[in-house]
Order: sequence, then structure tokens, then C-alpha cells
Amino acid sequence: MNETTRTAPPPALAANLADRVTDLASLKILQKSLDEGVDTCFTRLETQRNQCTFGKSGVCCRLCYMGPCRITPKAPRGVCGADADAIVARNYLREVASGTAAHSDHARHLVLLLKKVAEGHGGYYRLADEQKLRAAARQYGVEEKDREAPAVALDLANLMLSEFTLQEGPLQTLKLAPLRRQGIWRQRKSQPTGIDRMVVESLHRTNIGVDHDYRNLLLHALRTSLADGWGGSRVASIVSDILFGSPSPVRSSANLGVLGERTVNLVVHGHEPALSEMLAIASHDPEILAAVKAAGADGLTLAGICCTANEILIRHGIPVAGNFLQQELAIITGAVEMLITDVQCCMPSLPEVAKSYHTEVVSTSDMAKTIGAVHMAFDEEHALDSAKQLILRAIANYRHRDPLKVLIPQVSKPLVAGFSVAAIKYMLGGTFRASFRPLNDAIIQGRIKGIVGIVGCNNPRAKTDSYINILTRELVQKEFIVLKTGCAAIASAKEGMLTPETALELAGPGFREVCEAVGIPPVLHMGSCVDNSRLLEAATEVVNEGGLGDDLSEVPVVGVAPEWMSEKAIAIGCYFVASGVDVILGHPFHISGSENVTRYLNQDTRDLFGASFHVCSDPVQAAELIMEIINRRRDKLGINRKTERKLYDMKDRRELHV
Ligand code: SF4
Ligand code: MSK
Repeated sequence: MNETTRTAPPPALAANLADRVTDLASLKILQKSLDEGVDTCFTRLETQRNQCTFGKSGVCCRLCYMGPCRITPKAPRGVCGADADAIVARNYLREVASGTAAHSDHARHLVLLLKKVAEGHGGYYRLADEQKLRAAARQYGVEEKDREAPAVALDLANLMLSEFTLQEGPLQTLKLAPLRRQGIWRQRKSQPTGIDRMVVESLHRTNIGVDHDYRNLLLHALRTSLADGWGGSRVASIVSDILFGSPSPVRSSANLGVLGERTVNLVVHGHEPALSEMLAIASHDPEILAAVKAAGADGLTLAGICCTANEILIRHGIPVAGNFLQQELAIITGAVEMLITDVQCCMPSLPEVAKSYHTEVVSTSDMAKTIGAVHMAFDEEHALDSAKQLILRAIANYRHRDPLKVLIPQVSKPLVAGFSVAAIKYMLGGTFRASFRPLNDAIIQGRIKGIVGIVGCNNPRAKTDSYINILTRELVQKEFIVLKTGCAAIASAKEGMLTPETALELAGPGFREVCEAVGIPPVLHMGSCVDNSRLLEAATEVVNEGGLGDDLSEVPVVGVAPEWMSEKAIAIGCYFVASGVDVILGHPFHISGSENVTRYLNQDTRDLFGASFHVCSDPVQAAELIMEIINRRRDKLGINRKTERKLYDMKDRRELHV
């Protein structure tokens, strides 16, 4: 036990553990952390209980050294004269820019890797999905017919790189949106140009003495977010599919119980899939298997946390140890030999927690180091060797495991994940009739009321996973098809809602018939945070298929971020709204200090983009609100009429117009 981590459990936390986490595995390990005096985000939240109300309302400004300033009734302006509207809007824009930068830098690394592969310097990486490469080339207007795949990949990579550096004119990727939406962006002067330029301009505008009009600042926040959703994130998903393969449905399991009592446990955490893909391959290497045996272990368990977990889950079926708030808990099981981090959402506390156990925390990205972690920079050119070195080091650490400190809760649930848009199309219509037609028809007939994307993180300020899972259950009962990404998807996986069987039991009758007849589960795990772009892609397919409007603001679709915490979630919410999709937040942004900013985001965006933000802290009420929003859209489309329910059999399917 390390003395620096031993603190008395905060009484409020110790008394109410069951109010803090939903799943039994987390509950058991959280209790273990208290028994062993190891701090986690749950205990640290107690010591941060009196969180700053100026920060919460967004009226604290520290953008220059005449400040910091904070707005109060007695001090309505900062030293420079900025009022609450300007300060709140500037802070908000910086949050969106940061979220956009994170997703898009992730994408940039992947495009650079694609370029290396195309030029023949990709080492062990390859073009895993040539069909996807050619489809993407056609979407971007890159000539692919009668050309070798590497040549196509090189042109595509160069074009995608120019999406980052473009100085004038709209991003190419915007063309993947429905035509009418592109027109709305043009009209509103909200088309983003180069991704990097949008982020740089956000920082410029928020520098002291530049942009002080909250409307102008917020419009740029929405523009910047579009450079994320239709730019960086979309590019990241496309290139991941080309390099590592497009996801298709795969079975696996989730929660801390996936860790082995007698296996070497290696947990990967973060967001970028390049290393974890290689770890997945290296874990089957004969040298590794021999080393595992020599160490006296029964095998090697590779498992994931957060979105790195989602990336290797949807492509390889590698089990998920947990979502965001379980990263510390995984170490506290005492059974993890190594926790490997790449970028994003990796808590700086991890090495401190690991001091109480034998776990080695290893950082692998030169841009993401943590004091106390071992740093082993991942060498992409020798990726397989790099991955093997990491695994061998984890195996060598197995002998340091202290059996007296091990507690692996025998709690995990089976799941099915990997629903890319291509996979959904295939499920709906098979190889020759792949199409969204059956989904559109089911929505038009009212058997499916609409589509809801539930995305985002966990946040210790609320009971972990609770809102996400109550809402998911409500929506499936109310006959909504639910698309999931990120930690929200893992939350439902841990609850067993990602198996077709369990989810079908929950589904309302018409929806259930459609799912059974078409063979699609009611809740679909579509991937990681950047894969929220797949949700936009799916909604665009619905528009293109016809019958449900010609813009995303007409389709019966809503996005929800129930337990969000990251700036990335703010960027995601913004690009949904700017794309015409209403977004419900489980808790509000830090904007309450400005009525004007609040009104702009929660109302005015409707006039500009046909959608807005809504805040609803209760999941059952959120389900009602979603019903209202979707019903309004269904009314406008003229499809909100009762239809006789009828089993959707093979004969019906053959008669479909495709
Ligand atoms: Fe204060 Fe203005 Fe400087 Fe902000 S930019 S810290 S409000 S003086
Ligand atoms: S990992 S951004 S906690 S979803 Fe993508 Fe989870 Fe949110 Fe990180």
C-alpha cells in the first residue's frame, strides 16, 4: 500500500455507494478501493464538492493577464469591458474547438498512416478493406477504376490531408451530407473550411480584443463543429475502416469480469486504434503464446476501456473491461498486469492508483505522457515488434501479481457490436438488396417511431450508466431504434441490452415484429466517439432512401448525450444540431451565466439549422421529450397515422421497392 493514496473514505461516498454506480462489478471494486484506501474519481469528487459556481455558469474569464475576471451583478464587465455574453460564448467556443481538435488530430494520424501504407512504408499495416477504399474514393471524386489500390489510397490520403490545411472554400467531406443541408450551410455562412484553420480561428477569435458578439462566436462554434462531424470524425471512421476493416456484427462480452483469474491481463485504453489493432494481432503470435506458458499463466486476456475498447471490439470482438469511470477500477481489481494508454480520456490518476498494485501503466503517445507512467513510444514502422515488446513486458509482470489483492467480480454480459452503416444495410437487405428501404418503410408505417442516437461518456456527478440505461429501455419499449457509440454503448453492453435476444424482450410489439422479421437488434453498437459520424451517415442514408424528407431536420431522429463530460461531447452535440438533429443533454453546458447564449443554443439554432439543444435531467421525461420531438417531425412528414400492424414477412420483403 502506498501511503500517499491512503485516505479515509469520504463518509458521504461510503454511505451511498449504490447511488454512485449501477453495475455490480463497479460496486464491488469501488468498495474494495475504499477498503484499501485508494482514491478514485469518486472520492476525489467528494473533495471537489464545492465546485466553482462562476466556472459552472461560464462567467469566469482568464483569457488575459488583466484578469482573471468573473462576472457578478456588481461587476457586470471584465477589466477589458467584456460582458457575460461575450465571456460565456468565448469559453464555449474554446470547448468546441478543443473537442474538434481531439477528434480531428486522431483522424490526421490515421490519414498519415494511410499515406505511409499507400507509399509502401506502412510496415505491418495494409489496406484491409479495398471495397471501402474504392467506395470512399468515389465519394470524394478520386478516380479508382482500373487503378491499383495503393495509387487510389495515396490520392485519397492526400485529398484528406488537404481537408486539414484548406485555407479557403468548403471542406470536400461536406458533400457527403444531403444536398439540402449543404444549401442550408451555404445560406447560413456556416460551411467550415480547413479543419486546422477552423480550430486556429477559434483561438484567434477568443484572444483578447477580437470577437465580442456572442452570436458571431457561437456561429463559429457550430461551423467548427461541422469541421469535426463531417470532417475529422468522418475521415477517422472512413480511414479506420480502410486500414483495419469495416466493422460487421460480432459477439463478445463486457465488464470487469472479462479479466482472467489465471491469465495475463493487458488492458488498452484511449482512442486511437493503430496500436490496439497491432496488439490484437500480436496476441496470437507463437512467441507470445510461448512466453505466456513459460510465465505459468493460462493465457493472455486482451481487453479494452473506453473507445480504444470500442475500436477493437467492433472489428475483432475483443472484450470490453469497462467504460470511462471503470479505468481506475480495472487496476483496483489487482489483476491487471499492464494498462496501456494512447490519447484522450485517460485519467492522470492512473499511475497513482497503480502504486497500490503491481499494474504497470504505460503511455505510448509522445503527445500524451503522465508522471509516474512508463513511456514506451509506439513505433508505427515496426508496429508488430512494438506491440510484442509491450505484451512481453506485461507477461513479465505477471509474477508480481499479489493474489491477496486480487478481486475480479464475476460479472460480465454477452453482447453483439459492430454495426457499421454497410453492415446495417446488409442486414436489412442482404448482398443484392442492401438498402435502408425496410427501415424507412417501418418508420413510415409507424412500427418504428424513429431513430435515437445515445452517445457520450459517464460522469461521476451522476449515478454511472443509470440515465443511459433507463432511457434506452424506455425508448426500445416506445419502439425507437437506438444507435449507440462510445461509453454509452458500453453502459448498455454491461446491462446485457446489446444482445438481440434481451433487447427484443424489451421492444414494443410493432418494433419487435420488424426486428424479428428483418433480423436486426433494437439497439445497435456503432463504435467509438469518432464513429458518431456513422450516425450522421446513417441518417443521410435514410434521407437518400426517400420517403422521410429531404433533409436531416425532417427525419425522425434525435441525439442524446445523457452523462457526457468531455469537450468532445460538446463538439458532437454542436455538429448534430448544425446538421439538423435535435440534441438532449442530461445536464447543461456551462452557459447559464448568459441568457443570450442559452437562448441561442436552446432556441435560435432552430431558426438557423432546424434543430436545437434541450436539457433534461430525468431519463423518463427525456423519453417523453424525444417522443414529442419525433412526433412533430412525423406530423410534418404526414406519417403520424395509425396503421394496422401486420407481420413483415418474406413476401413483404420481396415486394419492397429497391
Ligand atoms: Fe478579464 Fe477581459 Fe482579460 Fe477576460 S479578456 S481576463 S474579461 S480583462
Ligand atoms: S471514451 S469522450 S468518456 S464516450 Fe470516447 Fe467515453 Fe466520452 Fe471518452
